[in-house]
This record gives sequence, C-alpha cells and structure tokens, in this order.
Amino acid sequence: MGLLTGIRDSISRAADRLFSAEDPKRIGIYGPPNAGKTTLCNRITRDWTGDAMGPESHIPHETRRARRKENVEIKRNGKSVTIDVVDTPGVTTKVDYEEFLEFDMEEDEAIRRSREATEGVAEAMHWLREDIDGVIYVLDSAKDPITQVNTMLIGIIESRDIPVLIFANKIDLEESSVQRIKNTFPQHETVKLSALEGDNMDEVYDKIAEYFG
Ligand SMILES: Nc1nc2c(ncn2[C@@H]2O[C@H](COP(=O)(O)OP(=O)(O)OP(=O)(O)O)[C@@H](O)[C@H]2O)c(=O)[nH]1
Ligand SMILES: [Mg+2]
Repeated sequence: MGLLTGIRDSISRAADRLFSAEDPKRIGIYGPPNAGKTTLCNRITRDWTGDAMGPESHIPHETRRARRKENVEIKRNGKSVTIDVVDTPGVTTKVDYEEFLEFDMEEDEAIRRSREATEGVAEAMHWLREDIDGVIYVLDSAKDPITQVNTMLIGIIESRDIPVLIFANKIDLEESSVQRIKNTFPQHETVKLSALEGDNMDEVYDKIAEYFG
C-alpha cells in the first residue's frame, strides 16, 4: 500500500505541475558580452529574493555557463508574476582568445576562457530553442545597436515567436542613446535602464509583469 500510495502521490504532483496555471515563465536574459546581463539579473534577484546570481566583470564573457534562478516573484500593481531568471553568456558570432589577451591574461587562461565561452554560447542557444518562454534582450545603449545583435539568435526568437523586450542599458553613460535603439528595432518595445545605478527599475518591473505575466 505504501508503494501504491507513493506512486499515486507522485503522479498527482506531476499532474499538478503539468496543469498548474501558476507555472513560472522562464525568462532568458540575452545580449552581447558586457551589455550588463549579469548586473541586471543580480539586481532583479536581489530586489525580489535577497540573493545575487553571479559575478559581474568588465572583461567580456565573464558568464560562460547559463545560470538559472527559479521562482522569482515580481509583484506589480496588484498583479504577481513568477519567473525563472536565466542569465546567459554573451552571445557573439565569434569568440577569439586574442580579445582576452588585452585584459592582461596569460595565453593559457585566455584560450581556456574562449573555449568555455564558445560552449556557453552554444548552451545559451540550446536553451533558447528548447526552454525559454520570453526574452529580455539587453543592449549597451552607449554603443551601436546593429553590431550588438546576433542574427542567429534573432532567427531562433522569430521562428519560435518568443515575446521579446529590448532593454537599453547603461543610460547613466554620457554616450547613451535610447532613441538609436528604438530606431533600429521599431517593431519591439524598448525599456531604458541603468542596471548598475538602478535607474528606471520601476518601469522595468512594470513591463516585465505586463509583458510576461
Ligand atoms: N555604466 C554602466 N555600466 C554597467 C551597467 N550595467 C553593467 N555595467 C558594467 O558593464 C560591465 C559588464 O557587466 P556584466 O553584468 O558583467 O555584463 P554581462 O552582459 O553579464 O557580460 P558577459 O557575462 O561577459 O556576457 C561591468 O563592468 C558592469 O559594471 C550600467 O547600467 N551602466
Ligand atoms: Mg554575465
């Protein structure tokens, strides 16, 4: 009887998970290296769960594996949305170890980092194909938007029809231009912010709840 009850309980728990309307959405934070994805993830998880997610760094490809923080509940205007925040490595078309040498790194370390980053990029693409319900695409608003987007990534997002919000990050920098990003991607909604300074986070959370809730 113990065994049968156990099996019945686990089937019923699995069914609950399968049919629950409360299932968290998996929101992937994508974008080029150094755009501020981890800084944003850390801010979101700190604001809503009290923990941080991972190290931030001025060296591109600091994040080389996809990381997930589950059940982050964001409450907005009487509405609540539970999301799994996924921090991904910066997605580029090419990871070159010579870029790392600029950061005063030994060649061995640079080669190791670039190998890991390449695997991380493949992993991030895989998650996007299989597992992601919504995308926050983080761009550095102080840089040219065109050179920051990866066409393969956009292709997967469009073919799966995944909802996308564009985050124009680093608005605290003088060279920042949010309008340049809006002009480049008029079909998508753009939200401006500074993940580092915490500027405009109210609108960020409003949009996340409205768009992915
Ligand atoms: N001025 C400014 N700097 C920022 C902002 N957000 C992030 N940064 C800085 O940009 C650098 C990269 O930040 P990360 O959060 O590590 O960037 P990432 O997109 O996770 O980078 P990878 O993991 O390497 O792909 C760090 O030096 C951050 O402090 C911002 O809003 N304003
Ligand atoms: Mg990162």
